[in-house]
Amino acid sequence: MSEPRFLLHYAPWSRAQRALWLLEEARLPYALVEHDLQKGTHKRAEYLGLNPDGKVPALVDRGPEGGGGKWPVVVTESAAICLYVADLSGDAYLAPPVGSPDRAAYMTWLVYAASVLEPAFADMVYGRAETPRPGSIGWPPFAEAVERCGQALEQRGGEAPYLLGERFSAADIMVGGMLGWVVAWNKIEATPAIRRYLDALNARPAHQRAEAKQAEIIAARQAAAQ
Ligand SMILES: N[C@@H](CCC(=O)N[C@@H](CS)C(=O)NCC(=O)O)C(=O)O
Repeated sequence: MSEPRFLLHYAPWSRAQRALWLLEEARLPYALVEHDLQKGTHKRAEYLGLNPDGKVPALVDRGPEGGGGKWPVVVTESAAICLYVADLSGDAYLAPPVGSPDRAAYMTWLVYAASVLEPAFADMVYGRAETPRPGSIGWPPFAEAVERCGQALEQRGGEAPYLLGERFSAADIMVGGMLGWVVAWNKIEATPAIRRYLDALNARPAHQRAEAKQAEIIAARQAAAQ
């Protein structure tokens, strides 16, 4: 195949960084389509055809060699991209096999990042015009949600660094990616368990490659702007 199978619609300093990290972990062939959120390339008709929400990331899968038929396909939403790529990651083992016990924590944490941490964080930062009716909101306050993550890591006694224990998974990309930003932006203070977790994630070569790519793109933009 002359072109890589995956095309990631990406912008630096965005949620697309998790998808870049994911593809580096998965060791699958990919290319980046860079967007500039300031210039609004993600609102152009061509991109809205892929993701009508006009947000990054979006992942195009051209399909396996000789796929034809319904390929290419598009996956939007960071959590869906994680699930999709992890299932194809083979030896990189980003998803525990269907039917294995680790699958329970894997699915829980991956979805928790998108459906609890994300909206709870938005509530914390932007607040609400109205106080919600008790019990009507599907997530606890952000601090409590983070505490739950910290407790899960604490239960590992500091010995096993990841949410599933010794094994890293795509759930760590979703949860750890988010915790990494909020700690870096001083929105929460990292407990020792969360600090240990972030240190373990930051030490991963794939994470470092993704960060280096982001830095390269930012530097190229800054140079072009001068
Ligand atoms: N629910 C989406 C959110 C994606 C998202 O909010 N992306 C932001 C960047 S962090 C974006 O594209 N913002 C540009 C805009 O809305 O104009 C996901 O998790 O992938």
